[in-house]
Parts: sequence; C-alpha cells; structure tokens
Amino acid sequence: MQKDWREDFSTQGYVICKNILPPDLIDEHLKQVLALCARFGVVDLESLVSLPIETDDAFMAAMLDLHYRNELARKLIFNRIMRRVLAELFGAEPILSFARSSLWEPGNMRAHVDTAFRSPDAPYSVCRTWCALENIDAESGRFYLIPGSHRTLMPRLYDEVIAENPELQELSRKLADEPENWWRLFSRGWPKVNAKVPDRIDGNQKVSFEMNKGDVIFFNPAVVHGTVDCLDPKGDRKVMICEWTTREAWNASGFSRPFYEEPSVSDAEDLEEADVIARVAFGR
Ligand SMILES: O=C(O)CCC(=O)C(=O)O
Ligand SMILES: [Fe+2]
Repeated sequence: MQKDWREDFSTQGYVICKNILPPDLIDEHLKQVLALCARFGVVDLESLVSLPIETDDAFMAAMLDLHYRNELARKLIFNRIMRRVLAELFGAEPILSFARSSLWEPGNMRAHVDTAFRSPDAPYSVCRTWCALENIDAESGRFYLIPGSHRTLMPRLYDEVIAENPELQELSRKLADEPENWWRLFSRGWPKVNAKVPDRIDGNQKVSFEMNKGDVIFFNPAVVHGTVDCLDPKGDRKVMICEWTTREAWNASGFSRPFYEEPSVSDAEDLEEADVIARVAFGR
C-alpha cells in the first residue's frame, strides 16, 4: 500500500510534486511577467536590485495584481492538481493568499520562517507552493529547507519567545478561546522567533532540490527555509511562489486584505483527478 503523502508533509513539512504545471502555459505566463518587469525598467538582476524603494513597492503591487487578475496567470496558479493536493492537505477548499513570480535571484536569502504559529492543521491552515518555471540549476540559488524543523526547532523558539515576553504569554493563553488573537500574536511574535532562526540551525541539515520546469514544492512556511548561494552572476532563476490557506483560517486570523478565490472543482473532475494526484504525489 502507498504511504499517505500527507504523513510526509506533516513530519517533514514539505512534499514535492513533479511535472504538474504545463510548460506551454508557463511560457505564456513568463512572457507576461517579463513584459511587466520591462515596464518597471527591470530587465536583469542589476536593474532589479537597484530599483528605488518606492518603485520597488509599486513593482511588487503590480506583480501581485498580475497574478490576481490575469486569466492566464490564474490558469497556472489554480492548476487543478495543485488545488486538489491542497484540498487533501487542508481537508477544505484552498484559497489563495497571494502569488508572485520572480525571474532573478539576488542570492543568499537567509534561513527564515514565514510564520511561527500556523500549521496545516485547522484552524491555522497555511501552505506555500514554490513552482519552478524553468529547470533550476545548481548555480542559480536553489531553494532549501530543513526537513522537520517546524516540529523540532520552531516549537522551542516559540516557547522561548513566549517565556521572554509576558504580553505574548497573555495573548497565547487566550488563543484557544479567542482565535482572533492569532493575528496579534503573529505580528508581534513572528519577528522575534524569526530573528533567532539563523543562529539556531545546523547548516548541514539544509536540503536543496533538483527542480525541473513544472515541478512544485508544497511546504509549511513554519519550516526553516531560504536560498543557497547564487553563483551565477546573471542570477537567472524563474519561480512562482504562492501562499494558500482556507476560509476558516482566513476568518480566524483577522486578516482584512482580500483573498483570491476560484470556484471549487466539480465532483466529476475530482474523481477523474484522484488517480492523477496519486501518481504525481507518490511517484517520483
Ligand atoms: O525565492 C525563494 O526561493 C525563497 C522563497 C521563500 O522564502 C518563500 O517562498 O517563502
Ligand atoms: Fe520564505
């Protein structure tokens, strides 16, 4: 019998699905992302890192907007297999928090976590998808993560931060009865937890992956992750990053910003796809 991939996700904090995004759709999407970059004068790594801060903000807003509104981008993001994997992971229909693409990697993104408190378990469900938009070679700042760190290191750091900060203790105590405190706890506690990460990891435990165009890493943002050194001076590296959650988690979190919805997959499609999911998620 096949091992349940959700067990892997739960213990390791990630799972990889090979070859789920169609290459022709990726190519069309990349053309649009390139055109958007060009409108902001971003044509390579150098022009990206030297963007003035206000332009950089506007550039990021436009990038998010493209992923929100553009029909082609939405087709790629709301890939049926991707949604189906997430639905199985959450036990609920996934909704998108954000999506963006990046074509160049400035390099050396330090070891970090993007949440300290949520996990794929309701009501704080969250998962990120790191989608390779080209074959990612070893020189170009590959994504890495530390398997299982959401279960080992993170609870320790969280407990330390709570112990060191009485006001967070109070919020944490009230969390079970008043889940809306999650957002306060997150915005005040997460930077403190995150600041401890680089000094507390064992660099030898970093695992990076050979990713080909169309492959997707699903990962819990409470797993320690970052990018390895980018040795390619041009910094070419094409990736799309999405964050997913559930309606329940969204409501519980107290977020006010909008999320991006997509009608749910029909039952007939579900059945048709169950087999495909099993193949991509288990077979390597
Ligand atoms: O660009 C990268 O590979 C880093 C991605 C990352 O940190 C994230 O998706 O949370
Ligand atoms: Fe991250």
